[in-house]
Amino acid sequence: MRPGFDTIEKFYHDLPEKLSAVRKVIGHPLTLAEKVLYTHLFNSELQPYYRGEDYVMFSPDRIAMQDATAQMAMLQFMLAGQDKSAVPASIHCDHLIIASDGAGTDLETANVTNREVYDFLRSSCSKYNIDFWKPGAGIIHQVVLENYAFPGGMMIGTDSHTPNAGGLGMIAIGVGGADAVDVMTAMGWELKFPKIIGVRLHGKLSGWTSPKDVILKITGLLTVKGGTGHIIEYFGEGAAALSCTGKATICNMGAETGATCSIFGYDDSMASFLKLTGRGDIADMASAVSAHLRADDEIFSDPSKYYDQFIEIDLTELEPHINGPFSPDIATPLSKMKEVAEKNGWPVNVEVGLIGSCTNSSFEDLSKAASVAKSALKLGIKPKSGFKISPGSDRVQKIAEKAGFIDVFKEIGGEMYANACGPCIGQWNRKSSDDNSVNTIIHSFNRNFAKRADGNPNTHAFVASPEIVTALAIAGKLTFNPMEDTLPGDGGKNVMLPEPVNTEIQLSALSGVLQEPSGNEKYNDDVIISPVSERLQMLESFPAWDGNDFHKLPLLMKVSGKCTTDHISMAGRWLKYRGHLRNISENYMIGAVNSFNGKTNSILNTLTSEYEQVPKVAAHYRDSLKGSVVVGEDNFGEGSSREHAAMEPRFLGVKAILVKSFARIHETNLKKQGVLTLTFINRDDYEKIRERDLISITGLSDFKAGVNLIVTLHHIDNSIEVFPVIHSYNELQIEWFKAGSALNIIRYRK
Ligand code: MIC
Ligand code: SF4
Repeated sequence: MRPGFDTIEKFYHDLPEKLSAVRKVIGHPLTLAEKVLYTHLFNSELQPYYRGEDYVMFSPDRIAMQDATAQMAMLQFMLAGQDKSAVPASIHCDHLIIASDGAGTDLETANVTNREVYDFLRSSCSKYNIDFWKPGAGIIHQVVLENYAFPGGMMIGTDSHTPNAGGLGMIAIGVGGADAVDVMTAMGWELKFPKIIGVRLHGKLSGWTSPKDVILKITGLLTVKGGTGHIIEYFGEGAAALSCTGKATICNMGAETGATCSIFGYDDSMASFLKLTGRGDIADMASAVSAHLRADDEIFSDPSKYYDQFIEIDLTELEPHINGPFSPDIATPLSKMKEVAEKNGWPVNVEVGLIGSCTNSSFEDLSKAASVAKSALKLGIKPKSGFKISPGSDRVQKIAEKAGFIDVFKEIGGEMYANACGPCIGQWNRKSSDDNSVNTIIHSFNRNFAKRADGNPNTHAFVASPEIVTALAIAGKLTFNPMEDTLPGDGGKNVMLPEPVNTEIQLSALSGVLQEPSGNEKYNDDVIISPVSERLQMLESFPAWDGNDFHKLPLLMKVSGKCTTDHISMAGRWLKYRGHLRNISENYMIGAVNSFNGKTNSILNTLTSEYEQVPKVAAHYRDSLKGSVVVGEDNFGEGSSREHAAMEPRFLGVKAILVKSFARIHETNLKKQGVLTLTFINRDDYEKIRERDLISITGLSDFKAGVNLIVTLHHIDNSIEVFPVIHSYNELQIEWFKAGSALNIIRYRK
């Protein structure tokens, strides 16, 4: 029997009875999100919970981790002193492979350069009974969709795009490693009961429009923070007509709106995907209880009454979109791109088109891209831009190969990269002549923050569907609209690219390509970390709070503008230190902008009166002045789940972070690591913070849920300003703060 299968069987068996108990208590028709949440309560009393207010303990069915976050998660798990993971879990080696010279060579190189880390992860998997997916097996979310996700289930993953599994009807939420440790140590997992946004999809997609355009449009509507604290639930005839992997694309990129996760109800597309991926037994069980795996009918007849927000989108009318540059929520319909690009002065020559990432690297995605490429070849159109392709999994790669897609990609000059994250996370040896040139790339990934793909702050990265990326890479222009414009083909004749065609996967193509995790065989149960390693370092627990208010701590940095986790703890070349807290802390905040001089990684060290690098000043303040405080603006820490962005400030002595608003995962990560998270009540108080300020935070001896704390600014001219600040801690989280970290509490209990 497959690991975890018995839990799934029991889940479907118990579902009708569990839901009838929930119905009795809740007293109103249930949305799908509520059905999944209420059937996954952890010892919590079955009672109605207030959306957006109540903190609730949940019991997820499984955990997934990727190599860049799993290292810290496992190091923390080791501190917790447990024998094995309490729930089924998997680790996927996808982030550390550098895309440089093509799939084969790059994989070989990764196996050598990352050997120590892979060995560490493989032996921890063996020791703690966790599935290990070796490098090359695929990107975490595609592999989870193909192997583990099941309709109605709940999972957490140490990666912000975990919601991808919503395409198969799961509540799947991105978290930091410390949250994974809670679940692996059989504790409940805490989440504020989310609000729910209902999205009804009407009509049907056609032509050049794809599922990606649904989420590009929604990200434009909601912006990068509009989904915060919400689950996005899709339904309607348009939803039913989408493929399962198309649904996964939409759920995946819902993370870009800040949403907790996204979900679709169970339907035939999910049943077929389960069958195609060798899980017909799960499809049969889910089909038998299908009414319980979608919202109640009353919800569909009056959605505005039951959802906190309700959006309608007509897929028949929807146009392809291109989002970017520098933020995924700048959404431009294809037909407007000429005008908008000109107005903004965006460089329109596309240098490279890239297809891949966990968002868009399914068989269907490659099939549509290959169809565009094939048409271009037939018409004799010569591609103008570079073209790179990273399939989502080994299985996708093999079926695409059998279907002839890979040959087509190569024929138009495309380069195949490994089945991994690659350029999406800056693991891209771009080999361009000028690393600082102003240029444009277009990709099918989900994020496009400055410097993300290639480290160049002047690269304008745009996001679109795989078929649009392919068309624009062929045309070489961001402003090319395949629905209207022509390209020179054979003999200089102007021709149009025909609409992409989706080739369905043939069951026969699947023989011999079913994948299995490779770490189930006993490996090396001794988890060894060399004391001189540069990549891995045993963790030491953080000290408990000393019981005193914070008195006159220096301001470390007042950040202005966007501050994503990429600004706080950059990925790319820093990914190699993800298992070594001291080394990775050298990248703390190096991408964030100092509001006083507009520069990155240059802040005033009041002890030396010099402008120095952020990590250096932070360590100086930690060692000489008992720590420091960071101030920021809105949606602070948006983007990824990486808890390094929270562990680094903790390690460097940052005691508190005071901002206009936080992104969900980052705020929880900071709380879990024992850094005090505070929010301005009056947003204009941000303006009061001066460069040489000393900051006191009082009220901590009586730290209580719902009670404000007080900030006092001691300015250099001896004047003082005082204002209250709000926090979102509940009683349990206050215990984390007092103990020094959430992990310390688990350790004390053990
Ligand atoms: C990302 O897309 O930013 C990442 C890299 O997958 C991160 C996780 C990480 O930083 O390791 C995420 O999205 O959570
Ligand atoms: Fe990997 Fe990119 Fe997906 Fe993050 S968003 S998991 S880096 S492919």
